[in-house]
Amino acid sequence: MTAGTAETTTATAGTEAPQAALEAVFDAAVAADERIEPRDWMPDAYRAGLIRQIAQHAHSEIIGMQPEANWITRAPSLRRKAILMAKVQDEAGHGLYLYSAAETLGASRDELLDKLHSGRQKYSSIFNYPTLTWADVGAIGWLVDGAAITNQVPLCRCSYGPYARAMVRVCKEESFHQRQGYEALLALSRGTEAQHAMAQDAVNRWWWPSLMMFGPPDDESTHSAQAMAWKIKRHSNDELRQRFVDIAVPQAESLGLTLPDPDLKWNEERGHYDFGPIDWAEFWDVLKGNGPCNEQRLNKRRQAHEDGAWVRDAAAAYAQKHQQHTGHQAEDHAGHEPGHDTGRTAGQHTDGEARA
Ligand code: FAQ
Repeated sequence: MTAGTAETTTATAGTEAPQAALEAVFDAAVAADERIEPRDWMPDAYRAGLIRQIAQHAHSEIIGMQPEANWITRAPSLRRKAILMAKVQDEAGHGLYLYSAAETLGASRDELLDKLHSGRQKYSSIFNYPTLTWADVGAIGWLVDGAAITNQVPLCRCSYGPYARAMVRVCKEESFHQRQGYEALLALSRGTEAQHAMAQDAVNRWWWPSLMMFGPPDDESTHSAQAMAWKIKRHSNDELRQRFVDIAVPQAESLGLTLPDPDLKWNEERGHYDFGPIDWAEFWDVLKGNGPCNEQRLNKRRQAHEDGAWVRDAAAAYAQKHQQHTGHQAEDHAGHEPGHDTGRTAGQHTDGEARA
């Protein structure tokens, strides 16, 4: 969107445009499926809602590194270890894209991390469950990444440009993650009896929490109606959950594994699989901090943040030095006619910086 930028509107009107006019431009852009960009005017609640969702999403990506990282040192082969390390690193990258997207809305990364660490912002319920066996790595890839893709593909069409564009890259990588999980589970399912049992046990434990990832049922979802009106979300929680079930059932059959739901049945009339009731009491309890691993996950995250303080300090010191250096350079240029010898060559500058 360009017509509604605060800049252009102000330039045309000479004074700040009235709220109603700005809102009308914003609403028209959303209605026309145009993207809202960082410098466009947007309602405060749209900005706040996006920051909430993007921050929660970013936090999920970085906390989500923990359950699988638990198996890096114990992966069953070098090949599996290399794949798992790459996947866990990808999740860190997703966190970075998302924190950057939140920064375009005026939320600093420090502030968001502080909210995560103090429990004022959430991360996905799914990462509060333990990874008890190697098969859990396969189950996470297949089910958790599978659920994440189902939820995130529509977010590639989110009305907020930076979030939508981050999702395009994230989904490509999640798609690789999902396949590696499926392939790891398939190897176990076709392996020895014990390996098959291990794969089945992991699927039994991860199935229901994966369905909870999509959020509460539509009639209990506080944000859905507004988020859908603003085209942040394109589908409701229940719609996406159903889509995921419909995709997962035939995949489970191909894997030679069962899903732990006796009510799972194809419904000819609806053209979808029916499934049994979800234990929403468990979901809300996990959100309150009472899941099996909530405390462990947050403690580890806080510790990682503290341990990384020296990296942030070093990066900040380097940035400051660099800024001073470029500042001097700018002064030098300002004080001399172009083409005049400043007494310092470009080579000296580079050399000085390399040594700094
Ligand atoms: N966990 O009104 P709604 C991944 C909260 S990424 C915790 O329906 P909304 C990649 C919600 O915040 C996984 N809290 O909320 C990976 C709200 O509370 P609040 C993360 C939840 O936002 C794979 C309240 O309940 N993906 O897995 C959850 O409209 C493998 C009411 O809910 C995203 O974040 C939950 N599951 O819909 C990484 C995708 N569900 O904030 C490593 C983007 C709901 O008012 C390894 N987010 N709540 O205090 C979304 O699409 C949406 O935010 C939903 C929730 C669909 C998650």
